[in-house]
Amino acid sequence: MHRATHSQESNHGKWTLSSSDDEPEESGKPSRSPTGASLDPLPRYSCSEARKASHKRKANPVSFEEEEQGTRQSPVKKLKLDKDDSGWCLSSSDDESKPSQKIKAEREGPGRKPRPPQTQDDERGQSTSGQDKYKTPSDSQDPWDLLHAGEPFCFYLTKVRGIKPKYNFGALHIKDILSPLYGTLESSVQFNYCIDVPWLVKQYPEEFRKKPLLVVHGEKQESKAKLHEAAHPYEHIRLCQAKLDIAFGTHHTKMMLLLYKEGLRVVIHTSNLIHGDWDQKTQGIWLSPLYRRIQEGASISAGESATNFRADLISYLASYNSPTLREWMEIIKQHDLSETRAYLVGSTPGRFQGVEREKWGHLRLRKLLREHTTPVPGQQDWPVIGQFSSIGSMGADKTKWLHSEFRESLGTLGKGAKADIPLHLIYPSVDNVRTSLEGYPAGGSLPYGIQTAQKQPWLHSYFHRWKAETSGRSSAMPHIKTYMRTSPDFQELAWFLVTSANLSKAAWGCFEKSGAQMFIRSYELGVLFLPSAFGSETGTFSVKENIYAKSENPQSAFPVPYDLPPERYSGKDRPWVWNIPYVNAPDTHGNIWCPS
Ligand code: JTA
Repeated sequence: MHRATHSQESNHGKWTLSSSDDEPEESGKPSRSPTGASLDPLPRYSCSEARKASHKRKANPVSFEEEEQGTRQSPVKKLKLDKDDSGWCLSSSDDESKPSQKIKAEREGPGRKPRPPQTQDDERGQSTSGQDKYKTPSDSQDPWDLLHAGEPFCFYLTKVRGIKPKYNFGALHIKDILSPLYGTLESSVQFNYCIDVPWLVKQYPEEFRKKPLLVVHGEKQESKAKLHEAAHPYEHIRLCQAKLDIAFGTHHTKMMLLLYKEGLRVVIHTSNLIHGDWDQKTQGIWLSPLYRRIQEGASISAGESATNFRADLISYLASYNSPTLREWMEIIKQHDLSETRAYLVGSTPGRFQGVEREKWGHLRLRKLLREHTTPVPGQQDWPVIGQFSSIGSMGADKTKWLHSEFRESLGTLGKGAKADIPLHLIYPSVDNVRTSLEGYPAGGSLPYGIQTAQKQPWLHSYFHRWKAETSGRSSAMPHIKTYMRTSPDFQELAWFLVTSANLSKAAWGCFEKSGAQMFIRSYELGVLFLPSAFGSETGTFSVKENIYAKSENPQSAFPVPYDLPPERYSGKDRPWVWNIPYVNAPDTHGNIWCPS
């Protein structure tokens, strides 16, 4: 009995810090409870705080060799990086990571060659650096071709600076998405967590740069003030604060609504609106078709898809209870979304009962899987694979939530019998991060905290490395989140979901009142691909062997963005934890990680 479960009790993650504080979700976030309990006292890690910390680390990287030789000097003070350390106002578009390069060049003594500065995507085509062997994005490929390259799923990865061009084939930069070739922009909405306003403005083509832009965010108090300050110089920008009345809730949803002269497009993706999220990470994007405007007076049911996408999107927007978003609900109603083949899977904060219980989170996914998939022979051996970039607190053991709620929902396949199916989780190991294109700083976007990690060593036995050789993205750390059900040989897919939702109860929801109520803290959004919506006769997709190949039967081959089968952590592997030091081995830039 004990032997049989040994894999659940391995040594992945043994830390020697003492745990005292109690953080409900996605730890690493400051959990200090505010002293003066005000009306709005919820302790969350705002994006501006996260960015501030990241800027500081990048401004003052610690070199492995100097640390080893004890020759490290005190931080270089003369570089006044944090003159404005608001995070919001510091537009990183042109110089994120340059400060660190500069410091290194100054600090590196003989015997260690400084790295040449790397090119930034804002200087595409006019870069003077010698390191643009592999240019970023959009130089070589016509964005129009890209649109069609992704069919029929319209699922894309973001372009990655510094990999071979062939691996950026069919990938999109934000500038591609906003390109006039996709539509003549009239007005847009950007839903997101982290927004660098000046950088965002520059991603729009000049001719669209003054078109009305609504930014939907979840910032409060000082962070909100900073965001407003950053947006103030831009007369075309309006802000909409998503209500977050539940503690530890976050506005994670990443969506664009692009209203064109020609129609409307919806983009659901995983990237923050900051330079770093579109540079050297693996991120996912779903592009809707171009939705044409419906004639006035057409029936209300006209324009709905077989997947009920339009009503579900409107329902999701309604959950914000915002007058501005109600105007966008009206706009959506005036468009023909009937070609949409994806299902919308969202989370919105609240406690839900009765018919509302299955509207959001893991029960929403469970309902869709029950109603729109069919059991396959031997389905008890078909694993669920979850892949994410942060992890919440999941309790003392697997029975508390991971198996009883999460696996139960994701393991649903039609109305078939239930079984304890295999569950594999993919999350970057310390070595994944260390050897990545960004090096340890990539871990700044993988905010799994030590306080959470050390409470759930049992979880880490499910973990598999990030490996994406076939998409050329092993070294581009994932900020994408995906969930899927595959055959035992990993060659077939029963469904695939790309979403903002990490592995947390805050995102997916958890039962209250013995399951009669679903409790969700955060806003999340994703799209689900079901074989039935793509005309599959087998009830499955095949897993596309090479995501760049033009498959003969594109109808059924899905481009899974990472390598299968998943590769389990070795005995030495540990999950990346962002707020502990890594000093024993240098990263790809010769630095170590000393979080403060
Ligand atoms: C670093 C984060 C997101 C998201 C949310 C993050 C945190 C740290 C990156 C991120 N939270 N954090 O929605 O994409 O501690 O909250 O990328």
